[in-house]
Amino acid sequence: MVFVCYDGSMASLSYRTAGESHGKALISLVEGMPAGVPLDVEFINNELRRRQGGYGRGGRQKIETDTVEFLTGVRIGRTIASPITMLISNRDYRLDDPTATPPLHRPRPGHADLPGSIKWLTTDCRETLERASARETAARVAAGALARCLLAQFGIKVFGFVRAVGTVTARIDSLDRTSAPLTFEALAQLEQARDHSDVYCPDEAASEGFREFITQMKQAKDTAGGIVETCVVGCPIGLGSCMTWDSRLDSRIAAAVMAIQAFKGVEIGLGFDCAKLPGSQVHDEIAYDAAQAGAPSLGFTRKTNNAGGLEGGMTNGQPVIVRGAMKPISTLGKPLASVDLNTKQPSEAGWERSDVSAIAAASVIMENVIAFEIARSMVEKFGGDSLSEMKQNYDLFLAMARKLPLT
Ligand code: EPS
Repeated sequence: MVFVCYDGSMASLSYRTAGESHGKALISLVEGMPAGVPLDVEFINNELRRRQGGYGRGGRQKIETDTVEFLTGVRIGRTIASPITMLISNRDYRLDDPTATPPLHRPRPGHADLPGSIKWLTTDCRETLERASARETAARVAAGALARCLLAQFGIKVFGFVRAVGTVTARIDSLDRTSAPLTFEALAQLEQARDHSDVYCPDEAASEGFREFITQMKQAKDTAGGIVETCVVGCPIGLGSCMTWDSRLDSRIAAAVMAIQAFKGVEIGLGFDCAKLPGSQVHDEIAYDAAQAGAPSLGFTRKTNNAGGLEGGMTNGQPVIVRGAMKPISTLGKPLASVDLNTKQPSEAGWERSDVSAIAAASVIMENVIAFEIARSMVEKFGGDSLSEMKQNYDLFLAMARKLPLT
């Protein structure tokens, strides 16, 4: 079942963002959301609050209190199928004050400064960095958290956390023992433990190590990166498609993750480690348990989940597991070598107030951009102008799939 729009394209959910780091506001525009989805504004604002937090953040987050204001697309707490606009105000608005946002001529290695300045034919890096800044991710989180209001209607749960910081890696039994299925209960416990950690990690010992690593980097006027992980539980089998390259859900997830500022790598399930093992140790053998036939996985079970819930670009009923690698922040307290764009003379890179690590924030961003892609694939598969229609399509599909072979 694929729903097609009047112009022949697939009925789809999409979003755009606008706004500069020190401009008036950030905007998130979401199109294609069915009518009648109840919005949990408290949940959306809580995701924005989580994105602002985490050990290692700099001074900016003491200034901002991100919340969404719905400008369009909502009536009395529910979507009405029209485009939805969310506004997040910037308290630190100073873009139009030249003394408060002086030009920056010394590009920071790793930032968008150099390629952006050359691309837009200027020697003032500020014009690029204002949009390249990860401040924009607040608008992406708003879009993803909104999409999760739709996912919640289908019992789909998304969970993100920090897996590693620098050289320290967390061990998380319920996720690492791929032989045990990841249940909603296990996920709730992980969420509780994560929310007690200021580095957003359910492993207490690793959290301690993460904090130590970030503190060391701060003392050395350096910065820290890390690895973040997202799990999605409750997806029906068959989201995404193997029929065209751009409808493969794994490719869409990878693109969404790589589009997060400072991300340099993404892997699904076993990821890069797949390449080292024989097929017999990689592929997840298939079994059937009639007692679980009522679940979205339809009773098909696996003892392992090396595929990370995706086979042939489609969900296979197992949890979707994605990891993303974030490089260390490129604004360093002890600046790296650079070149002054006006004089072409060697010069230290510019320094601006920044974070030592934004890895905790990155886990919130990744969880929400992935949620958006899952919601998009749900809208494509089950379509409908309203939530009620979409739910009927979903129920009908599962009922038909349970009856296979159809006569
Ligand atoms: C960023 C630089 C810092 C970060 C910012 C990303 O901002 P400022 O220059 O205002 O201190 O705090 O991230 C955010 C503002 C945010 O909300 O995540 C950069 O250069 O990318």
